[in-house]
Amino acid sequence: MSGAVRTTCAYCGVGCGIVATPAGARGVTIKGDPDHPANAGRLCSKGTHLGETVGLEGRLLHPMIGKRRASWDKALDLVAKKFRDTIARHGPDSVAFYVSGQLLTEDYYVANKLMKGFIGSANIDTNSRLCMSSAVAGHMRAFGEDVVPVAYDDLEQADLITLVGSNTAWCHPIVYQRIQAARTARGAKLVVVDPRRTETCDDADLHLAIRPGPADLARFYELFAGNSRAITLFSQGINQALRGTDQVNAITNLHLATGRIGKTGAGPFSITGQPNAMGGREVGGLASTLAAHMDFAPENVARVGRFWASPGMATKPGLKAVDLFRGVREGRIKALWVMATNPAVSMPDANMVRDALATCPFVVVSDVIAETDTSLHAHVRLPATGWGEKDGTVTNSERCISRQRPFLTAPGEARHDWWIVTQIGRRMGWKTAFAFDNPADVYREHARLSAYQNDGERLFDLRRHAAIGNADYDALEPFRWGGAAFADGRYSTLDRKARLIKVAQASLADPLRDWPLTLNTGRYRDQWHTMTRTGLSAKLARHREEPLVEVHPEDAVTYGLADGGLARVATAQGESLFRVAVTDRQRPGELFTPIHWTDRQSTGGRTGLLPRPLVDPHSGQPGFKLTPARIEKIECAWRGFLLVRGTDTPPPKCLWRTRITVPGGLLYELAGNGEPDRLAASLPNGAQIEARDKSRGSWRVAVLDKGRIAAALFVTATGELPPRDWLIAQLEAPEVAPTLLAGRAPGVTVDRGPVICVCFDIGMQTILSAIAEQKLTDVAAVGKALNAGTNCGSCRPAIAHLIAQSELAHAS
Ligand SMILES: Nc1nc2c(c(=O)[nH]1)N[C@H]1C(S)=C(S)[C@@H](COP(=O)(O)OP(=O)(O)OC[C@H]3O[C@@H](n4cnc5c(=O)[nH]c(N)nc54)[C@H](O)[C@@H]3O)O[C@H]1N2
Ligand SMILES: Nc1nc2c(c(=O)[nH]1)N[C@H]1C(S)=C(S)[C@@H](COP(=O)(O)OP(=O)(O)OC[C@H]3O[C@@H](n4cnc5c(=O)[nH]c(N)nc54)[C@H](O)[C@@H]3O)O[C@H]1N2
Ligand code: SF4
Ligand SMILES: [Mo]
Repeated sequence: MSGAVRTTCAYCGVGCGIVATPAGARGVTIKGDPDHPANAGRLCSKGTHLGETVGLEGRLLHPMIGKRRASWDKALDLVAKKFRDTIARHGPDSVAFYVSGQLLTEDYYVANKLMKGFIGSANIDTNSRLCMSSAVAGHMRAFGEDVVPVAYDDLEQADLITLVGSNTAWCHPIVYQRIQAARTARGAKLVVVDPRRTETCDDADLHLAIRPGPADLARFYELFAGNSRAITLFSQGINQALRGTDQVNAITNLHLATGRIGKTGAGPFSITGQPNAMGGREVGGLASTLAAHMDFAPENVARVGRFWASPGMATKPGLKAVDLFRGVREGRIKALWVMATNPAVSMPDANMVRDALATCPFVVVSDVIAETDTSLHAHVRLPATGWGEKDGTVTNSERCISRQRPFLTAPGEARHDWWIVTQIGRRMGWKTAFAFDNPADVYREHARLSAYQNDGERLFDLRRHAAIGNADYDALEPFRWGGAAFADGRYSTLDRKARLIKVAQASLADPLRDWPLTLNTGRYRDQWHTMTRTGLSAKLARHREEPLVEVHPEDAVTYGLADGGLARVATAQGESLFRVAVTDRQRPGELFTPIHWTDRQSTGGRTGLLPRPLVDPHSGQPGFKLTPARIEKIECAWRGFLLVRGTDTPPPKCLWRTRITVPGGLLYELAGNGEPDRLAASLPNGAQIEARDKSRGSWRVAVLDKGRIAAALFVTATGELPPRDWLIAQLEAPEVAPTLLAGRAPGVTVDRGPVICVCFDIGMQTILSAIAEQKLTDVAAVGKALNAGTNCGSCRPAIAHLIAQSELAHAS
């Protein structure tokens, strides 16, 4: 393929437009689309580096039955037969699909149609259950329909923007940049409510760390009362709670009661996580919804049944994610199909989920990657096309539908998800109902269903696309459905009035004796979920190389933890190791760990096994943000790192091992007890040069291959380790530097520190030195001096923080 293609970012719900220009074999140049309404040309660090993630490394290229390659015919026949047989013997509720907000709307539509309209069960749930089902339930209770009443443009018209439980600077960076632009342009005030002091808080007018002083709250109420153009933007700090739905409704209540909704620059704004979380809601991909914004009310079941000419509709909601995997564990669900999600990592109590997958009689996994923690348990693996190959639509947080268009050819035998589902539908006997030949066919039917017997009861209505031609579908420009929702004061309830919902106040439990701390979990700026894609990018890996447990300095003293040491975090569900980061950004008594690391990358850092499988009673969303926990120090006799060229060397075996991609190879960070000499077994063959310093327990080895470095191992018992940057660059150097085992370039001694700006590869020390030496006082000045922060802008909050730090240090 050649020529520039306009498409939509693979990652978050901001839904930024991208112009992708193919360059050579699977190469691509990525630029922001200046004409897309979400981003007007901007991209954050993840979007900017998408080009590094479209290679074929780790891809699943052929259908697999067990460990053997199979033809599509064989694999599809087997899946259809197993599902048919299981249903025949045990009924429709003995099978389930677990799908994802990362499917395109067309994929999602056919999966939902197959399960609810033809198999006749509603046992299809999605990772969106873990993501924003509390917002869905809250919207349905307050507005009578799951409609987000705010658009990004409103952020630019607001006078007060409150971010509750949202680390927008890291998780929705382009929305954050738009908020910052609005603050500069019209002086909007920014309030952030988060128990952690995240980079989102650094530049806010007010940061409320939840249990706030009475003074702070009063200031917030004053601000809210004084500004009629007020937006409250929220995400997982609100949704992922045992009272998540009530928390959502506390926010909708506040806006409804004060008339701050349905007007320019005002309203509650549930911002979605995944690229197509909203499309999934439109097709009814949750077990608790039906299709086209309808629920399981009998008249809706009958209507959708008529439209689909269904042989037997599901008549009641199906199992929600946590219950669904419990059903698998207890043997009630006997055949499971997982599409585009990695529940062995991302579900709460993930070890239970692994047990469930391991005992399930038949597991199918459709993924782009060959080996994930989930697909290890699959009986059949189906290779799906990925971003850049896929073709269809997604809906972003502000109800804007845009096209994802292909610019790469599908590798191997990979097929589109909608195609795979359609083939199974046909093989299960429903040839006409699944006679779709291209994504436009599916989109037209979806649009027709949204309009079917809809006299304005449902705002979600795509009737103008009910007969859209293939060419027009291909050329579809981004558009928002529903317009300025609720501007006329009419809602989607029977009496057209919105509802104030009585909400229960969550009581704060006393710390438990065995679990004196609470564990909060979430995201890093440059990683996406279980790292199957972002983990392939060497640049993105540099922002946070290892999974950290963040601990307040007081707790570090109490538990004897040292910054950079290892600790075990335990909950009633399980335990995992993390690298300790001592930081006053945490509150005392609270820990924070990232959700990204899996068995593929590390021996520890697995957060998913820690949270309880407890859910909000209305939405079924797990309370991921608060788990009773404890922490203890882990002693290590030595620590070190191993750099290897290529990806073929088997990973070293020791207590702590984390892996990141670097240009030309892999970098493992290591720590352990016992003799480090055992690591020699993990070195590739070749001539070795070695240096040992017994007194400091230091051991350094380089393995050479044809005059270049094949591997370098640095271990120390008591001393320091050299910075990694220069050594990493040596992997691709044409010859071996004489100072290699010293770990630095000839004549150079300073470390530039952790990478802050991934686009221009600029370290913290470099930025701090420039700030001090050139007396730089704002982010723009740092950009001028070093370029840092001038491309995607994701690191601007971090640079602002460094400037503030330097000023503080200077003042004291
Ligand atoms: N870089 C990156 N961006 C992403 C993703 C990613 O994996 N990486 N994933 C995408 C997805 S699917 C999602 S859902 C979004 C999530 O986006 P966010 O919701 O912004 O991300 P989280 O880090 O999960 O949690 C947000 C914040 O909630 C806070 N919090 C925890 N408990 C409470 C509480 O009781 N009250 C309040 N007020 N706050 C609390 C946490 O401290 C955390 O800083 O991000 C999307 N964007
Ligand atoms: N403790 C804790 N746990 C959490 C959260 C938290 O904050 N704390 N957040 C939760 C939230 S909000 C979310 S959204 C989930 C995310 O959790 P997951 O959905 O499990 O995470 P991903 O890594 O995005 O998994 C997507 C999978 O689909 C594959 N894939 C990518 N594109 C395609 C495609 O087009 N087709 C197919 N078939 N496969 C594809 C990828 O390779 C990957 O294996 O995690 C949840 N878990
Ligand atoms: S904010 Fe970043 S990750 Fe999200 S859609 Fe835009 S470029 Fe992609
Ligand atoms: Mo999410």
